[in-house]
Amino acid sequence: MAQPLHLMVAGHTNVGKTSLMRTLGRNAAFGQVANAPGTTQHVEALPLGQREDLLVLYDTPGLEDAMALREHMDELARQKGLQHWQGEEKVQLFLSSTRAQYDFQQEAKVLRQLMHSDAVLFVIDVRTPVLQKYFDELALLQLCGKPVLPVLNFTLHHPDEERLWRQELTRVNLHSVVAFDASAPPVSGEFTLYQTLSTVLQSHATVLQQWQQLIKEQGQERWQTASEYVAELVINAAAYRLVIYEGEQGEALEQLKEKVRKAEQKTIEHLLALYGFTNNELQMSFYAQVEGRWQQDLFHPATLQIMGIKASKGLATGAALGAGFDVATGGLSLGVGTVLGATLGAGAQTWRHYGSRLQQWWEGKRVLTVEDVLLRALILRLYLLIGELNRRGHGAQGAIVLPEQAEEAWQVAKMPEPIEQARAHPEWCAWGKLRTPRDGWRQAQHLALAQQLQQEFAALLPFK
Ligand SMILES: Nc1nc2c(ncn2[C@@H]2O[C@H](COP(=O)(O)OP(=O)(O)OP(=O)(O)O)[C@@H](O)[C@H]2O)c(=O)[nH]1
Ligand SMILES: [Mg+2]
Repeated sequence: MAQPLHLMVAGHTNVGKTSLMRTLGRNAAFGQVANAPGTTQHVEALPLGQREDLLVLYDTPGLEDAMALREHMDELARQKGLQHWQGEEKVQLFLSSTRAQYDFQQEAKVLRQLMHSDAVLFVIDVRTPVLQKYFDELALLQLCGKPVLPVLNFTLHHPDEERLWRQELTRVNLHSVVAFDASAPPVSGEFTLYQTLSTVLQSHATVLQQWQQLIKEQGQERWQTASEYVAELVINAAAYRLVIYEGEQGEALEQLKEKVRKAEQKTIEHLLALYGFTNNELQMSFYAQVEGRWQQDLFHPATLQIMGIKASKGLATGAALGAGFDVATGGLSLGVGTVLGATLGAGAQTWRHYGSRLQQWWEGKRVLTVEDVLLRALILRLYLLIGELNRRGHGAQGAIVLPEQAEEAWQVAKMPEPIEQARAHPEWCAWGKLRTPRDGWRQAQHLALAQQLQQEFAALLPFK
C-alpha cells in the first residue's frame, strides 16, 4: 500500500493557513481563525476524510521574521563550515541551537514539521505587496529540498494581484502555482490543487489520485444523505395530520406551524453538520448562520411567492372553501375529517373528490394538514441551502446567504408520487415519536423521494 502523504501548510502569519486547512478538511471547527497575527500557536494535524492512511495536513504557526532567522542560520552554518547545498543540516543545526527555544520558537516548530513532511503548501495573501520577506520565507522552506506549492489565497476579487504574484514566483523558479480562496474556493479548485501537487510530487501521485477519487465519492454520499434528510422531513410533513374540533383551529394551526418550523430547523442542523459547518466555538443560532430566506417566516404567503412557487391555484381553491390556504393558515389545509381517518385534507384537488362532504364542514372533526405549496417551499429552501453548502469553503466566516433564485423546474413540477403516498399514510409521520416508524413501504417511498429530489436538483452539484 502507498505511504500516506504528509502535507504541511505554511506561510506568513495571518494569510489564511488555518482557513485553508478548514476548507481542504471540510471542517469549519478546525483550529482557531482570527484576523490577527499569531492566532495559531502550535502544529496541528488533520487527517483528511478521517483517513490517516491517505493524506494528513498540518497547520503551522505563521512565520514572522524569516529574514532574521536566515541571518542566524547563515551564521551557524558558517561557524560549522556547512556548504550551501547542505540545507537539511542547516535546519538541524538551527533546531538544536538555543535560539530555537526562545526568539525563534514559532519558526522552529514550522521547520521541525518540515523535516517530517513530504511537501509544503505555501499560502500567500495576494492582497499584500510582493515583498522580500515572502522570498525569505520561501527560501527557508526550500532548505530541506521538499516540494513547495504556492497557494494564492484571497483571489476571489483580486485577479490583477494574482497575476502579479504568479509572475514574481516564476523568478524564484516556482512555476506551479494554485489559486484558491479559502472562503469561496473556485469550483473544482480542490482538484486543481491536488492535480498540480502531483506534478511536483510524483512520488505520491497514486495517493493524490486516490484522494481525489475519495473526494468525489464522499461528495456523492453527502448529496445522497442530504437528500434523505430532506425527504424525511417532507414525508413526515406530508403524512402529518392533526384532528381537531370546531373552535380549536387557531391553536391547532399554531401547533402545526411550530412542528414544521422545528422539523425544518432540525433538518438544517443535520445538513450543516453533514457538510462540516458546525462551529462549536461560535454555536450560532441557525438564523445567524443562514441569512436571507430563512429570516422570513416559512408560513408567510410572501415567502412562498418569493420562492417563485405557483400557489395561485391552491390559493383560489382554498379561499373558495373558506379555509385551506390563506393568510391565516399560510400553507396549511383545514379539511373535513372522517372518523375513520381516511385520506383527507391533502391538496386542494382532493377537495373535488370530497365535495359531497362539504356540508359536514362545520360538523364533527376537521383535519389539519400541510399543503403541497408548503412542502414545495420546504424542499426549495433546503435545496438552496444544500447548493450553498456544496459551494462554500469551510474557511468562510460570514453567514450563509441563500441565492435569490429558486430552481425553475421545481416551481411547476408535479408533486412526486411518494408524497402522495405519505398523504395516505398518517402513521408514517415520525413527529412526536421516539423513532422513525419501521415500515418497509415507507422506507421504500422515502428513498424513492430522495432519489427523485436528487435528479430534480442535480444542477446544484458543483461536480458530477
Ligand atoms: N475573504 C477571505 N478571507 C479569508 C480567506 N482566508 C482567510 N481569511 C480571513 O483571514 C483571516 C486570517 O485567517 P487565518 O486562517 O486565521 O490565518 P492564518 O494564516 O492561519 O493566521 P495565523 O495562524 O495567525 O498565522 C481571518 O479573518 C479569515 O477569516 C479567504 O480566502 N478569503
Ligand atoms: Mg492559523
